[in-house]
Amino acid sequence: MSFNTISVIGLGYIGLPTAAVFASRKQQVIGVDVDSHAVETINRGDIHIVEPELDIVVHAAVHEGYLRATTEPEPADAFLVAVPTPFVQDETDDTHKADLSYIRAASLAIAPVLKRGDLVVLESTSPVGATEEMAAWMAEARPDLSFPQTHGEASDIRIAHCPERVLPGHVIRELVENDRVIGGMTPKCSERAVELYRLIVHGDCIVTTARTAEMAKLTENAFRDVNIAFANELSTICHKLEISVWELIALANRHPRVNILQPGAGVGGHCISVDPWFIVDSCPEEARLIKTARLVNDHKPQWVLDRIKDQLDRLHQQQPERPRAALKVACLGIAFKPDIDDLRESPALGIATQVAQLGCTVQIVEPHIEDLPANLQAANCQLVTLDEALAQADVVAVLVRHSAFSDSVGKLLTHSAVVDAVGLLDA
Ligand code: SAJ
Repeated sequence: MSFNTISVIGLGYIGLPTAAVFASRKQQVIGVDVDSHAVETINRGDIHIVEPELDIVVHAAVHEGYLRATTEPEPADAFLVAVPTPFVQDETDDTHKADLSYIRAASLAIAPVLKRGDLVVLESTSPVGATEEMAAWMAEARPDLSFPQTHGEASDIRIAHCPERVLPGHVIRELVENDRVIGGMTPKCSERAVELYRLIVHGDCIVTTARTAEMAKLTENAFRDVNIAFANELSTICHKLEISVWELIALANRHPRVNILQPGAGVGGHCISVDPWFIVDSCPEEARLIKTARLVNDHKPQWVLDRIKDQLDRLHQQQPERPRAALKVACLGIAFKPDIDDLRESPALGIATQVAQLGCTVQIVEPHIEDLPANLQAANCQLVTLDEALAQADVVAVLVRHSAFSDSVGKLLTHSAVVDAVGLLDA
């Protein structure tokens, strides 16, 4: 059975590319978002987020009449929920709970337009049990329809979890090529969801339960977080032991069964630094390693800041007559990872902000943005070119390993005060 209309709820970094890719397969897609600015932008054929190739796909989909956006849900045969699931941090007991309020709001928004035979898929990365909660919210709002939690295979509405797994910067390609884990609340729910994803996915669609699919996504990101934490911990150990961590990792990785990731300025973005907390929150007694990895990675920006302070203190001792404000620190990169312009949850941005609070003059080199974010502008930071920074800065902090910096490694090697958080100089 085909789908006449597919609706995507939440037109952000995952929802909009997903909607556009379905539309590019000549499916009728209705995108829904509470943000009327985003809706208007999309309906003009433009995009409100940055992702390579997305502009072309959205422009074509809208102008060919396959994609339109609205703020109010409309009837459809399949609903894909791709809304944020941030965490709420309790500062007093250091717990991090998933905030499911966006999923709840989306469930209640689509409930009135649901009809018998519809499929609802939760794509948002969620703690184990969230798909069942979503089903319960919809069932409460629509007592006239039957749902899998009470009616199993006989239910009117099919519900599944199919976590998004695409890498920012490669979303359009990975949406099509990656395998998908599809966890239905019943086997028939999975079957219907596979029919939907088969319309766009060239990878395998692997069927499991909703709870296992939820945990699979969290596990992938926790695995990466733990492995990055190992690299970050090595970097601080090696600093103390006066060993190059970059050389060390390159040597260790020559072992056929060792593959250590790269240390950096910390772990940023909306995914890897968030999702492991959902496991920790569900199983605080058991998830000891996962929690420690989070703490190790969250501490890394402070450690990098301390290395910058060491350099400033050294300069101050050498030139006590120069006031702090006369000392220039250049921060190379403020994006959350290399070769993108995304500043969300960026450890490098956090470090630059804290350097500005030290009272020195801060220059930012970020080849992927036109303007500095408001907080750095307010702190009188300047957006400069790499050459300007290298000519003027007393301390250079390499915070993101953008490809654009590679050509200047020679100049950086001759600078007397470089804090290299990402191993640019050891390439
Ligand atoms: N990082 C390091 N060292 C490394 C690799 C990464 O410090 O060796 C840092 C990056 O600089 C960045 C952070 O980790 O600050 C995260 O970057 P990333 O490239 O590892 O991952 P994301 O957050 O862009 O995307 C991840 C992906 N998950 C996995 O690779 C397991 C992606 O497939 C998911 O879809 C995405 O999370 C998501 O939406 O959950």
